[in-house]
Amino acid sequence: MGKELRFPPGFLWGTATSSHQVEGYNCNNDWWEWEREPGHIRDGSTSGAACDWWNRAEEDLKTAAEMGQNAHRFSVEWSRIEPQEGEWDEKALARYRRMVEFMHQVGLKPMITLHHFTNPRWLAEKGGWENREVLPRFERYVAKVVETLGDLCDLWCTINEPNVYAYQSYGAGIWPPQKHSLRLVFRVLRNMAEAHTIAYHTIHRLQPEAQVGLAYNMRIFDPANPSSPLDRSIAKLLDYLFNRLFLKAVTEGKLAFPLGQGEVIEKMADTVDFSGVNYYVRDLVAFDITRPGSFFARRFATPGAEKGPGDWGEFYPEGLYRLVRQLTVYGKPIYITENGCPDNTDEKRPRFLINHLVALWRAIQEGAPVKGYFFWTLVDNFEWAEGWSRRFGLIALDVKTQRRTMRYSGEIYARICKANAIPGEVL
Ligand code: IFM
Repeated sequence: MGKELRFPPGFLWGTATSSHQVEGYNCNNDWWEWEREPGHIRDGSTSGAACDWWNRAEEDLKTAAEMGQNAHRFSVEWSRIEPQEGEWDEKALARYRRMVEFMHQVGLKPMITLHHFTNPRWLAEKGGWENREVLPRFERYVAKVVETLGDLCDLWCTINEPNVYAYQSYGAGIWPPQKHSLRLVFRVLRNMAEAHTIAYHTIHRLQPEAQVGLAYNMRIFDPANPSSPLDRSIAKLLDYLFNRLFLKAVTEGKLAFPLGQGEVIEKMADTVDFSGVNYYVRDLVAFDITRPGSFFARRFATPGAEKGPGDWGEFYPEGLYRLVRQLTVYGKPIYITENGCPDNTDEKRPRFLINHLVALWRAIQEGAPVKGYFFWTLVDNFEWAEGWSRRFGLIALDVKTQRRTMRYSGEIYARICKANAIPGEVL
């Protein structure tokens, strides 16, 4: 048994969710019809009722609070509150208000994400994130949400994982609108950087004391052979494109190549009040001449290391320590806005959780200003193109009956949250 590892007073312990993955029947967005087309979702499933959060979020939020959590990160579904362009659904806005009020009642501090992968159908039909017209539309939507919920929330993520969204939807062509163009990936990313900037200033205009950031997905890319200059260069290139380029834009205010040609964008500099990182995996990277479409990179897990299913990547807790140390240079508070693993049987999740938290604790001991940790996720939810085939929850969900069952990892997380520490006996 080790010595307990304490976290700073006031540390936020939560879980993270997103609207489409939990609410159910989000039939006005660009995923709803698309999911039904054969071949799009790995197991042929659809989001359907999802976790039925539109009706029963409170039950799960109550459980989260009983587990000792004191925060919750969730997203507002644009297509619910603006189902037709310019028409607001006041009932949907009122439902979100009730949800957030309930979070306060049970002691969960809300962190709201404004865009988490899905788009209203009308927006997608007008070119979605490829079209610069998205900028005033996003601004109007953000203002509406902040006017409605701003008195109940002061922690905002403008966009979830712009890098993942742009790549999956416009590069790999796995998500709608299923395009395959690097040019479009960078156009979408650039529009997202500008949308983030506009949202940042809109939120601050309405709520000067707000803390605004992004939930940004970062992976560790290490050279497969550290003494190979080619492996090193390719790993560095992927790290630059995936982890740094976008953050450089919203911190320095400049669109570096290939996001732009180094042009300075008005008011884009310093538009993050906190660094939000979604961390899951590491890839070893080897130079591969046969893969020009993947930046000449072959990615794989360390042989023998624990990894997720398929191409998910290697579980690498030390990566969280390294990324947090890296983010410390920005001098802003840091939130782990997501961390978790696909594990349908919960064999790996308990150790995954503990090892990542130990790594995080070490970074905090060395002075990293980490203010909170949000595990992905509370209850198994609809995992995008993987459908229901990959489970990430601390609580298992029977999709047919909506029955919830606490997993062992959920029990461990509850002990950690309640103690504000990793108890010695789980180490
Ligand atoms: O389910 C997703 C989430 O929507 C964004 N971050 C990664 C999670 C697991 O793949």
